[in-house]
Amino acid sequence: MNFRSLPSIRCLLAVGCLWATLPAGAASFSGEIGDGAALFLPEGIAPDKLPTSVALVETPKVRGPLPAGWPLKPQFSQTEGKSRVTLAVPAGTSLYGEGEVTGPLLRNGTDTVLWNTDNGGYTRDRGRRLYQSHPWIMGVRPDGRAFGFLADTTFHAEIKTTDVLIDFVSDGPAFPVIIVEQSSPQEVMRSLGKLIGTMPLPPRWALGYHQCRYSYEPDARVRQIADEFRARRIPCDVIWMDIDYMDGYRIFTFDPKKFPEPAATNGYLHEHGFHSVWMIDPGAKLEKGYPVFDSGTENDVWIKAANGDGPFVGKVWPGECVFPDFTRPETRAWWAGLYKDFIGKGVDGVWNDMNEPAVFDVPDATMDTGARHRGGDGLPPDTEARYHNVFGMLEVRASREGIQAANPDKRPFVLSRSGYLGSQRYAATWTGDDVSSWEHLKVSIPMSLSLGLAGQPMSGPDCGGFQQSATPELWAHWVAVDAFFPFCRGHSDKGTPGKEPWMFGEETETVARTALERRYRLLPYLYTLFHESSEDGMPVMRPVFFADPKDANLRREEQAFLVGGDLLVIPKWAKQPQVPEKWVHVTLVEGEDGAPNNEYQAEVRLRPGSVVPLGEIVQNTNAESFAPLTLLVCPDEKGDAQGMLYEDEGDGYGYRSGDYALTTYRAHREGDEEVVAIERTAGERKLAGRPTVVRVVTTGGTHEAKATDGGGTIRVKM
Ligand code: NBV
Repeated sequence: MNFRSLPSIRCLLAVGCLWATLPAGAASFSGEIGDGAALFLPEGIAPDKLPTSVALVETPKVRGPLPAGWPLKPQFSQTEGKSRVTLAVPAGTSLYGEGEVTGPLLRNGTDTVLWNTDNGGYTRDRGRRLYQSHPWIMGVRPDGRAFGFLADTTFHAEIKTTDVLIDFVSDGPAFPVIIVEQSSPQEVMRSLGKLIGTMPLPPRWALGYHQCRYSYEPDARVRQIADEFRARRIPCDVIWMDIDYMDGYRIFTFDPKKFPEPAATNGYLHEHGFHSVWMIDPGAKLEKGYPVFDSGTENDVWIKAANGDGPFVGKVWPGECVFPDFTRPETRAWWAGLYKDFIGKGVDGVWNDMNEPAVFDVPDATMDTGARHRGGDGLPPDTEARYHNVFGMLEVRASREGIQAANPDKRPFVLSRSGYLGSQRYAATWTGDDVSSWEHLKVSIPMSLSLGLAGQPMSGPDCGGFQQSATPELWAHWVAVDAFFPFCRGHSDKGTPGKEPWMFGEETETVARTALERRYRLLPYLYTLFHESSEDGMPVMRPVFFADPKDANLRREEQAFLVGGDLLVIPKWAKQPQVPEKWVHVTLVEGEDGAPNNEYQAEVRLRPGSVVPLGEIVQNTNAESFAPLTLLVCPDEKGDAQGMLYEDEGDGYGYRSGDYALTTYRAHREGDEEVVAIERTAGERKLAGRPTVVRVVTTGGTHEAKATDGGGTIRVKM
């Protein structure tokens, strides 16, 4: 549609100040806000009176006029009560981002609805509207320069894209737009990180393998699962407790018969090197005498019904429920306080599910849009229409604060199903109720990539698929790829056959063990990437085109993916993957190329010029993993290579006062030797000289040298 052809007469309707149609117009204000970003405001919003943003970490400060020649300027208009922003996209641009969407990775020609929805068993067609909303798009021009488009509204919206236009239509009032202009997609991600914040460094255990099921019950079954992992020597760090541990689905309670001693259950898990994550839903059972309901009522925390003074009531697992109004700082403090006793029972992490919020037996599967939130801290009182998409994000904000207060010396771990742009500041996420199908395995890759490109570095699917049953082949292929995702958790639905790694026969179990051993060897590299992401917002899992944003052939690749900047993962089933040339095949674990692994394991290649640190295979992240430290060195044409290793306590906050080590390794060629040395270190953590193996990986073969004290120079004869 050509917006310029719309009638140019403003036509004020009788209802409120609804404009029927307005011509698309330039911003009434534009200005530069730093880090390559510019702010554009529609009529009615003044730069010194910006609405409080949920997505942004701080209110943008205008530093000066829009730089001369600024290329991309959004057009604003109002149409039939909707606020529209369009952005003409330069020819040949590839669009990405949009957060949690079903494929494709390349977003040109897509139509996405931003209205958080419990959409279990989604398909590519039905997946236009999922659990999360990210009003953000990244564009990459043919020459590799890139831009970002951020629409700062929480209201229901629809984003339609073509090759030449981004068309963003919101059901709410007019809103600010931020455009980022940078030299590369990586730089756009760094700018986004400054705008919406980054994910704080997660505890190291959260990078291990997680095992979940709806539900492991009673507590003896939990212990059995844990024992099975150790007996079978399949690496695993976390066991998850789904809703059936609760007493009648009442949040913050434990079933007195099935889980009479949660502290003892957690103690058992801890003794065996596991951590535990327990589910908490947002709806509290409406029931006098239930402490959460009573104290919430006393503190007046509930979202109000559209009409009258009573709370909004909706059915979820426990029956009729009321929901905390997380827009209010007082409610968040109340919610945070509920975690004290809960965490005191040895709970390590919290899983906030159903927080779109999902409501049963109502037309849109959620709260009605008239339900009233009271706001605070700059958020205005308004209805669910404004706050629906940020309900989950505000919930996990409060959860995180509560867990942190209950256990100040540990890093909180929260997993959230719903989310909004900026949610990574509080929680990791997963891609909801997928299905044990090839389609879902394949789409999980662009889904997590798109989440990463929208600022959420920690995501992954339910490995093997949540709904229905998986064949041994599908589960083996799935775990082979999932082992390289930022968040790696197996899960399965009630009523489906169990999907633990040993449930599919010996062959699949071997494949799973090897795949997870590959992950555990890579943990030092993964942890270094999470550290980088916490500093600057770079995704952990990255699209292949990040390897060379100028290469048009890489722009559509969504089977293969990168882990960080140096490691390429090509699933066994990938058909004609478009990947950068000259990256070098590497083996991570002995036997990964023998039967039955050779049928399933993803191929891993290294970027020429990289140094990638590996640990030893361990059964969980508590175990020492640097005996020895292995450095994979993949020299470029000149023989040079460089890479980093970040280390700290793995939990807690010592690293903030210097207790960390960030080591930069550099390698170069001297005659027939590859010489590897520490170029720089940062941080005060003292690293005892440790045995180090340097493995130089080239297309011509692998050469190795060992040193008992890796602090010095290591020479590898080539
Ligand atoms: O709590 C049960 C499930 C959970 O296992 C799943 O991961 C969530 O996405 N939950 C949804 C509620 C009901 C699912 C049918």
